[in-house]
Amino acid sequence: MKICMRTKWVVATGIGILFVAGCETGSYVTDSASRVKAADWKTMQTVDVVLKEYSYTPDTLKFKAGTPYKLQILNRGENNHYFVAQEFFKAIATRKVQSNADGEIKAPYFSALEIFPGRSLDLYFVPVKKGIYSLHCTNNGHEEKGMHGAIVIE
Ligand SMILES: [Cu+2]
Repeated sequence: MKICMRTKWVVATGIGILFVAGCETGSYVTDSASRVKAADWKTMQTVDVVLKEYSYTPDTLKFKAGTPYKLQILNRGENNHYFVAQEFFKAIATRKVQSNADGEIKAPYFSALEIFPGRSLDLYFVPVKKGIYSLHCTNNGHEEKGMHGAIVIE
C-alpha cells in the first residue's frame, strides 16, 4: 500500500540520511469522467467530517475503492477552515462539489476546499488509488494546533 503523508520520513541509508517527502509526484486520475459515469450512485455512502477549532472529527476517514461517496464537510467552528488533501484529491475520481442550496461545481479535480463557519460543502467522488493520505488545514497556525488527519482508501 502506498503511504503519502505530508510528514517528512527520515530513512537511514548506507550513504547517509534521505528525506522522503511523501509521494507528491503522482498525477490526477485522468479517466475520472468515465469512472464517475460507471459508478452506481444509488449505492452511494454518506460520510460526515466536522471541522472546528482545531480538529477534524473523525481524524481518520476511511473509504473503499470503487464505492461512490458523498463526503459532507461541515464547519461547526468559528473560523474558516480548510480541507487540504492534495494527494487524496489525486487518488479519487471527482464528480462534483455541492454547496447545498447554492449550486454545484463540476471539475475533474480539486486540491483544497475552504468552508465558512456554519456552512458545509459536499464532495461527491469515487475512490480509485489505495493508500494513506494526509489532511490538514492551511488557515494560520491551525495545523500546528492539531488540525490534521488522515484519509485511507482501502
Ligand atoms: Cu482550520
